[in-house]
Formats: sequence, structure tokens, C-alpha cells
Amino acid sequence: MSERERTFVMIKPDAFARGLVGTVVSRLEDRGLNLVGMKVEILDEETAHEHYAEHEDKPFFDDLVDFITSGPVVPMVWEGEDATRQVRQMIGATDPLEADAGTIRGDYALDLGRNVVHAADHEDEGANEREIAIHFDEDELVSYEGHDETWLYE
Ligand code: IDP
Ligand code: MG
Repeated sequence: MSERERTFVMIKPDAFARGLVGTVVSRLEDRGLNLVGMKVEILDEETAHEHYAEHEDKPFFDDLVDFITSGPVVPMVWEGEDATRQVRQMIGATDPLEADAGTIRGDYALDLGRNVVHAADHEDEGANEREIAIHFDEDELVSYEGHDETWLYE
């Protein structure tokens, strides 16, 4: 059954530097998802470690932390029906070479280590709650009913 939920998404430093913030936000807005939290920050090493804790033992971990702390990122929370799976489908496969055209990574990225956007994994139970809590306080997120919901949901 479909469920209205919040999902964590973050524009990475490569996309920020390339001026793709508006493009990524537009894609998610155009899909009908509601933006309920957003900020610009430069992650410190400790936050980056926490954010990518699941990859701590991987050979690419140090490069990943260096990259994600190298410039501004845009952590966001988006809300909607099946938001986690909808967003994962929209960002495409991790490796841009495998990402379908029409996905964000398939349209705007070439390299696995510069793939524009992070999104919580729907296969990782609790990922949204964990990642949202790393980047946001509860009072930084808003609740509202979108004016277009009659036309987005049956
Ligand atoms: P995801 O971002 O699609 O959820 P994950 O497997 O969680 O993919 O990996 C986190 C990030 O680490 C990826 O987005 C990518 O930038 C980077 N990454 C994943 N696998 C590799 C690799 O084999 N080499 C280098 N970087 C990688
Ligand atoms: Mg992941």
C-alpha cells in the first residue's frame, strides 16, 4: 500500500559547484513532492563519517569523505507518497554509466564519485529517520498540505 512519507535527499558538492541546485530541486518539485526542509552547509568530517557510516570499511571511504566535505551541500527533506522509492527511481543507479537517461544521474553525471545527488536507500530500513536526524532538528522541518494534492493523489 502507498504511504505518505518523508525522505532525505542531499545535493552533493559537485552539483552545487556546477550550478545544478535549481535543476535538482525543480525535478523533485515537478514530480509533485513537497519540500519540507532545506539548508546549505559544509559538512565537517564527523558528520560525513556519520552520514556514510555504512561505507566505513569500503576502500573508497576516505575519498568519499574528502569529496562530501569539499564544498557546500544542500541537505533536504521531501515528502510524498512512496517518496523514498520515487526519489531513488528519479536519481537513477549509483554509477552514472548504469543510470537510465531521464534520471538525474543519467542526465547530469558521468562518474561514480561525482554523481550529483544522495538519497536515502529504500532498502535500508530506518535510513530516512537516521539521515534526517543527522542533518536536521525536528523544528527545521515544516508540515503543510500542498494546494495541489487533489490533483496529485486519488
Ligand atoms: P547511492 O549513493 O546510490 O546510495 P552507495 O552504494 O550508498 O550509493 O554509495 C555511496 C556513494 O559512494 C555513491 O553515491 C558514490 O558516490 C560512492 N561510491 C559507491 N561505490 C563506489 C565505488 O565503488 N568507488 C567509488 N565511489 C563509490
Ligand atoms: Mg546509499
